[in-house]
Amino acid sequence: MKIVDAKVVLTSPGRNFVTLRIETDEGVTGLGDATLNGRELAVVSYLTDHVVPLLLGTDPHRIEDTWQSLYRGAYWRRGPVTMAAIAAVDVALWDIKAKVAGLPLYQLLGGASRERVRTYGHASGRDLPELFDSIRARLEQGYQAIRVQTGVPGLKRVYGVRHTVDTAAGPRPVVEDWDTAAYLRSLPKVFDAVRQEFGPDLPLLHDAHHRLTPMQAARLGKDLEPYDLFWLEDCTPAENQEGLRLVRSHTTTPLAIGEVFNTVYDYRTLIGEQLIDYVRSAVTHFGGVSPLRKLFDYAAQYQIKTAVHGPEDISPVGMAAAIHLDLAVHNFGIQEYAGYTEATEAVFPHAYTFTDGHLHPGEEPGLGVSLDEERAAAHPYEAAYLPINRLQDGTIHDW
Ligand code: CS2
Ligand code: MG
Repeated sequence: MKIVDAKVVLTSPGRNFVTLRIETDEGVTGLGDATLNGRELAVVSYLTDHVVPLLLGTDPHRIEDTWQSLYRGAYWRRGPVTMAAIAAVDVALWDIKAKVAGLPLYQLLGGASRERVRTYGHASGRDLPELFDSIRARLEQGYQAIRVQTGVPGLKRVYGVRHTVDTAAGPRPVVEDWDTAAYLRSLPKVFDAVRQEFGPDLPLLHDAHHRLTPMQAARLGKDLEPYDLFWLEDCTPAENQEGLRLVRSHTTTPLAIGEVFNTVYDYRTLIGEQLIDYVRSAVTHFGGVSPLRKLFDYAAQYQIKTAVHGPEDISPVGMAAAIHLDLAVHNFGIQEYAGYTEATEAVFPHAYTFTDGHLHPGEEPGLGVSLDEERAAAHPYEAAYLPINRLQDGTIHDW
């Protein structure tokens, strides 16, 4: 079997997605997600101009050799653009291999280790009434674990909470506001109110989104202990992996980190010293199914569980690959599932299902996702940026 064509499809059914479609001489095709939110065109070029020419004529079954050739052959290793491009190739080749085998991908990953995949959904509110309505809405949708994000008193626009966007200035990063002291004062009160309203048992998660120093993260983890969180996510920028030693020494609140990481080297201290409880990398940003399975097996040696990143900017192709992995690996933790717009669902018909807060990849051979290229073409790319974050004095901060 040979690869005879590979095409990058850029579409924007409500938000931008980058999809790689690989075609073989036997008519079997595979899909991979290469979406890098806010920097999509960089990956489109990396694939189109540098990777696709190298794929033509190669054997699609040689997944590991192709992965190693793209990683080592680039010379300039790692990084979000490179690893998103390699991920799309890797996932498309697994899609092809599973289709040829006539099996859903999870069967090539060791088969099912569970009946279905537990998820968590996003709830948010500028204030408590809005937050409570959002939690109730997620519970009505069937979610059995909820991420809670709220406004901060005195701040106008905060991560994870809906706010109006001025589009008059064209595609520019929205400037959000931040005040760590106000956030640290208010968040424990929010979780106290949520526990009062929804009881002690509902699994609650929170994403600090890289904004705290290790000592501030330690204080927040400690202050949240009475509310028994499922996890506190991205409590401090974790390029400085050793910073988590300080956090870990002060709090028993479970920690989740890694959605911005793209190789196992980003995790070595965090995993080797058990400084975290969940690894957060997504198939799309970590180089594909091949390396992410290796990361999960490494984490399993340290009793660390998986929690694949699954916001709306991971496409249904990347989501499907995650769900196959989630069903198969032993140390599965939870799957983030923010859901998609109707337009996105129409562009990416899929076999996976979402029922009672749980996902299942389905039994279709391969990933079980297709790309409706006609519908995709109806949603042309729209330049868009992720927000940026500034302190009250205007200083740029982590978003
Ligand atoms: C967030 C993401 O879901 C999460 O945990 O960190 O929504 C993140 O903000 C986006 O993926 C950035 O593109
Ligand atoms: Mg996050």
